[in-house]
Amino acid sequence: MSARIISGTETAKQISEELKNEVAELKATRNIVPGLATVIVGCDGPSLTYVGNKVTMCEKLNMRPERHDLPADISEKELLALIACLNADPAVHGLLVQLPLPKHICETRVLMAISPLKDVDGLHPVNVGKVMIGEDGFLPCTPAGIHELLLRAEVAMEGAEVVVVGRSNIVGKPLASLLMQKRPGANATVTICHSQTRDLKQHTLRADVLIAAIGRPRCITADMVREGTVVIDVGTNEVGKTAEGKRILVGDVDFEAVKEKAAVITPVPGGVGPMTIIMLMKNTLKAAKLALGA
Ligand code: L34
Repeated sequence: MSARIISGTETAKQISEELKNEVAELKATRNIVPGLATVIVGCDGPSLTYVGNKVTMCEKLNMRPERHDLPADISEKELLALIACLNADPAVHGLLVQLPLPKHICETRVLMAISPLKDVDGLHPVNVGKVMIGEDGFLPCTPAGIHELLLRAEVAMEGAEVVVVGRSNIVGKPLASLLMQKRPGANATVTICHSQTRDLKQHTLRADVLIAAIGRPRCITADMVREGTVVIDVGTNEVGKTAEGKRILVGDVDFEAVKEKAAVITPVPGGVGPMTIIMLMKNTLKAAKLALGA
């Protein structure tokens, strides 16, 4: 039997309607428009697409995007100076620096320079720590999007065997923390696998929920998936371009083969990607309310 395909695009659309109403209410009652500053260094192709999607979504929800596109050879010092400016600007409620950064810039120093109160990407160590201890803060957008997708798709998570493949700071690690919290859509038994895992397949075959965040095209194959598994594909790997120059994307999961075994699966594109964007909007709205003390 073929899997139920859960659309991130559709789920994000539902959430966007909810957020649009909240943005309108904030404007009507407090005269505040949530502002999101995006910072991108250099012209990494995918980053430009992702940040473009973020800016467009901001506009759709009547929030205020503020885009800063910096040259690849900007110094770390100049970047830190811009971040300090944006931290101090009351019209900027959320602030994100798109990753990856060029090699001459230290990612940790940059992320630590962002005010934790404006850190809508949830990558500052204060917010990373809050996920670990289950305190309210900013959740990183991709893990938050996956959690929201699982909740809305009513996947039974309590006590479930969740296997996360990938240990990045932006997805694998915070997602594992989130899914083991005592809260709805979580409370799972979580295993993290990575490039040094001895027998990956032994782990993936145990999963009730398998989350692939590796960054390699189609590396989760059908033989690694048990019948009835819920499969979440975080990968967005470009495998070529169409004649019109559009990106051809595939996930970390061999979708066509795995969907014949899985109970539920997310597509790429149109799965986790749009959920990442909408969670960023949700965090930005939260940051604007936080700034009001609301
Ligand atoms: N600081 N850096 C920071 N925050 C983030 O949250 C990100 N990420 C990841 C890369 N670096 C980051 C993103 O924004 C990945 N990511 C992201 C965002 C959006 C999409 C994919 C990844 C997305 O919109 N994906 C679409 C397809 C877009 C396309 O045509 O390429 C989808 O349907 O999957």
